[in-house]
Amino acid sequence: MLSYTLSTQEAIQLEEKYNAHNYHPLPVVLQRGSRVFVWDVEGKQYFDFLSAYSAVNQGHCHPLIIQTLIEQAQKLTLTSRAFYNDKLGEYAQYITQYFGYDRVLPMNTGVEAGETAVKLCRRWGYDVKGIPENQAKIIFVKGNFWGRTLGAISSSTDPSSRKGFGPFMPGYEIIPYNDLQALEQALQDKNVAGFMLEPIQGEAGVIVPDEGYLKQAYQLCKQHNVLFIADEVQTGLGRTGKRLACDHENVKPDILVLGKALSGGTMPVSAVLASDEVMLTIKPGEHGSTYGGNPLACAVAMTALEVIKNENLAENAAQMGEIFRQRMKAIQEKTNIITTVRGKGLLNAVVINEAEKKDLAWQICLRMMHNGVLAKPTHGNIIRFAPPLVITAEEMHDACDRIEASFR
Ligand code: IF1
Repeated sequence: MLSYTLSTQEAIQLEEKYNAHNYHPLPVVLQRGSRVFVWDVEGKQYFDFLSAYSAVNQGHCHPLIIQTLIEQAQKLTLTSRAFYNDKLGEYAQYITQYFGYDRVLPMNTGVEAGETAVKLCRRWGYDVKGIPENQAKIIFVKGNFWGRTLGAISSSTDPSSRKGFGPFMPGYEIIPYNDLQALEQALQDKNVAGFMLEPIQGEAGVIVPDEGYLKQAYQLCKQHNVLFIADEVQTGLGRTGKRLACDHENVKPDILVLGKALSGGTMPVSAVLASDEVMLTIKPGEHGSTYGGNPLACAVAMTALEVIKNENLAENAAQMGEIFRQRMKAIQEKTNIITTVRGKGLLNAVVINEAEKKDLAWQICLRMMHNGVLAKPTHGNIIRFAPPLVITAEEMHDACDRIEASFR
C-alpha cells in the first residue's frame, strides 16, 4: 500500500502501465464517496450520476450497510456451503418474502446469476416441461446485456461484446425487443424453455418498451409453458421508481435475477429467485460457487434491502426522475444537441445529436466532469444518467444546473 496519495496523473499512469486495458474511463481518480457525492484525489467533489452502473442505489458507503459490513467482517466472512452458517437461512427467508418467491439461489456477480437462471431454465425444461435432452432453446432479445461470460455474450447482438470470443453457446434464439409478434412466432417451437430479457434495456441505452409489452410477453410465455426470466440486475431494487421494473406492469417473473445494489455497492452479491418447481430441479452438488451465500454477503444484503424499503428509495426515484426528465426536456427545447430524453425513475438517458460533432457525447461528459457531475456515454451518443436513489430535490436541481451549464 502506498503511504501517500497519488495524483490524478500518477494513478492513471500506474493503471495504464499495469492494468488490462479493458475499459476507457473518464480521466478522474476517485478516492472517497458518500451518498450522491464522490471526491477525487485532488479533493474535488462530484455528483455521481452513474452510481457504479446502479450498484450504489442506497448511496455511497451507506452508514447502516457499512456498519453491518464491519460487524460481520469481524465475526465470520466465509464458510463455503460445505457447512451451514447462521446468516444464509435468515437471509433466504428475508429475501424470498421480500419479493414473494419460494426460494433463492445465492451467487456473486450479476452474470453468475444470469448463468444460473439459464441453467435453471434449461433444467426445468428437461425435467418438468419434458424437452428432449440438449434440445432446450432460450429466447433472448436484440440489444440485451447481462454480462461478459461466454454464456452471456453468446446471446449478445453487440459486436464489441462478441468479436473474437467465439465459438458461442448453442440453443439461443434472438428476437427483436419490444416485438410481441416476433415472440409469438419464436414460441411456436415446442423446445423453448424460457424467455430472458431486461424490463428496460440498460446498456443498449435505456430502451423502454411499449406500455403493456412486459405483461403481454409474460402472458404469451404462460400460454406456451415457457419461463419468463427478468434480468433486474440493473433495473431492480428501486432504480426505475418501483421495487422492481416488472412491478410497473404487475408482472411476476418465473425467474428473477438480481445483483449490483443488492449489496449497496460494498461487494458482489447476486441472487436468483424462483418457485419450488423451478428451483428444486437442481440437486445437491449440481451448481454453486465458493462465495455464494457467504455470511458477509447475506448480512450486508439484508441491510441493503432494508434501507431500500425503510428509506422509500423507489418512491424517491420516481419523484426525482420526474424532475430530471423535466429539466432535460427544458434543455432539449433550448438546444438542438439533444434528440431524445427517456427513462423511468432514476434510470434515464439523453440521446445526443452527433451530426455536427462525432464525439460530442464524450465531450459533454468531460465538460460535466469539469462542472462536478460524473456520467458516461453508452454506445457512443447516449449519455446514461443514474444517480443514487437517495438524491434530494435540491441536489437534483443543483446537478441539473451543472448539466445545463455543460450542455450550453
Ligand atoms: C461492464 C451497464 C453494462 C447488467 C444487466 C447483468 C449484468 C449487468 C442488466 C452483469 C452488468 C455492468 C457491467 C459493466 C458495465 C455495466 C453495464 F449497463 F450497467 F452499464 F455493461 F451493460 N444484467 N452491467 O447491466 O452483472 O456480472 O457485471 O455484476 O461489464 O462493462 P455483473
